[in-house]
Amino acid sequence: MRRRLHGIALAAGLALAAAAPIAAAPTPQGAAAPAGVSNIAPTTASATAPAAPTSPLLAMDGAPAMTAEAGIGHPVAGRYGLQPQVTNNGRFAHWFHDSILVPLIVAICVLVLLLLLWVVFRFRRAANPVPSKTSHNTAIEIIWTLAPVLILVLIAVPSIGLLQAQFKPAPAGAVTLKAIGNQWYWSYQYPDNGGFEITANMLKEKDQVAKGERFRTDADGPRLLAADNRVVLPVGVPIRLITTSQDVIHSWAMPAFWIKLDAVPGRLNETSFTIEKPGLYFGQCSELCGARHAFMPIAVEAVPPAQFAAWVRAKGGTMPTPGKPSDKVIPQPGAEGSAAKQAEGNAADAATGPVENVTTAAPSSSQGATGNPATGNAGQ
Ligand SMILES: [Cu+2]
Repeated sequence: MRRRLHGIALAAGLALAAAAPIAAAPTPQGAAAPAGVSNIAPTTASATAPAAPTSPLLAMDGAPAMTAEAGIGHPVAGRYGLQPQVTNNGRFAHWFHDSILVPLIVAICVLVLLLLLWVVFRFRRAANPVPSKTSHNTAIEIIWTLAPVLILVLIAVPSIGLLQAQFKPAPAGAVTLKAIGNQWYWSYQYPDNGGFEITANMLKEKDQVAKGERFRTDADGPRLLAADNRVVLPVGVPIRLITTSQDVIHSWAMPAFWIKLDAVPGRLNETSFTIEKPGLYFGQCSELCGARHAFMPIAVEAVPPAQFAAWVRAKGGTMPTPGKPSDKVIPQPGAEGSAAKQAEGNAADAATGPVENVTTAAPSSSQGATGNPATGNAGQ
């Protein structure tokens, strides 16, 4: 018996020892940057970008120029409830949760608790020695059947509306972001902007990287949430998010946007949203996708459209002209060719300002701070 226990302890020790290197192993796309890289210093990737960044915000490849606002776009220790929302659906869902669902749940729980206490004390043996033999009460039975039905119907109205809004196809003129899940990092393509690709790996802590490798600083974001490359998106412009995967099912989840969309191999999932506030937002893969599932964060930097256009050009991408190719290659069921949808898109363009047109197309680049070659067959 003692020997067996010893054997079990030994096996557990070996398992732990074997697991440790997995956590410390470099990712296939491990970022290589000079040690002690400053917050605005570009990494090797920016150095190879076709156009030198002209704005400090464009140095985000190497290290973040934008830092997270306290309490916005990331979890906070000790806080409960939903993160502050920066999309239309998010704000509605936040209100629905805080003002309708939670009060309703509390009221029902309190009511049931009070009824239970009343029954326990009022009808205990000492107070009620001869129990009633009543087995039916039509009025009460009708009430306790109808009341829950009515409550559910009332909740269903805003709930189904929200569900529908979450899957509304993006209007024409939206910026397309294609998020591709990989074990265990995200890669992103901008099909409307010349199709350039970026790869985002989690930034490790200082004591987890080899000398000379880039590590996370507080300016990058919280531990386990900071990524070496951020997804840059314009504020106030509709975003068409498309997710897919290279290997297993992942899920692109961004709490502040009210977005959680599975990334399934061989399949394109789609949703749309408009970010209302510039800022730095963090999310994570939310589908158990393997050993390093917890280490594939998402960092989105939302910037004004002009800054987005400058970033795209610095990446070697282009800003689309109306009727851009992706409108043709990505069919929008129920929306394509519809005059109403076209008008909606035009209205959105008018409201948010036109996307800039460039006449000279910069060569598309398969960049990556991580030196990751563009994956030609990504998400086919
Ligand atoms: Cu994943």
